[in-house]
Amino acid sequence: MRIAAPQHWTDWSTGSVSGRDVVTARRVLADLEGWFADEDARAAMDPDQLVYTTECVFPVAEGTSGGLFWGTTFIQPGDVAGECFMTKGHFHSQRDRMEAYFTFTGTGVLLLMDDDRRCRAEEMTPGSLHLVAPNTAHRTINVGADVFAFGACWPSDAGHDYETIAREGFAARVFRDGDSPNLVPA
Ligand code: S6P
Ligand code: ZN
Repeated sequence: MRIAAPQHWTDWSTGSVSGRDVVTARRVLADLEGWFADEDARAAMDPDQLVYTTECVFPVAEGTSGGLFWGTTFIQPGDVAGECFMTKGHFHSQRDRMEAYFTFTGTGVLLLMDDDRRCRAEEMTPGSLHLVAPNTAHRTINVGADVFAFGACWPSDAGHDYETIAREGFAARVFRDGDSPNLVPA
């Protein structure tokens, strides 16, 4: 019997994913209208400014029960009127689906919010592992001066509910306070 080469690789020093059928996506400031607290400040910035990219592997169709997806998110350093660059954040459409996050590089914050809009946040530093509980919205935020990269593994039938966050937001936001992150009620 032949032992095959792996189909995918993750470079543990950067988080970069390579191999078969890696899907990349990018979000620039123009894609994030309404997501930061100060929309006027966002609109005044370069619309092509890169905020985050993803490199993902989807081995089964979205919605398949029992499958897993894997991907790395790279969030650039930066802020909009002091609010640190971040992902949109989402609940899973199937609210009980969990997710695992693992930090590769940089310094981040994982912002979590339950169905009752109670928020809490965890520091993300290289090697840190985070398990997103069921029924929990999750957003990641780069609070450092370098690229913040983390891996994620989530069920292929989780889906993404961005609409709830677009409509209601998170109940807390993260701003720069000098060199430190400041978690502020929204
Ligand atoms: C998917 C997982 C991540 C995010 C990525 C971008 O469930 O949580 O791969 O999709 O970090 O964040 P967002 O909120 O824009 O999808
Ligand atoms: Zn998720």
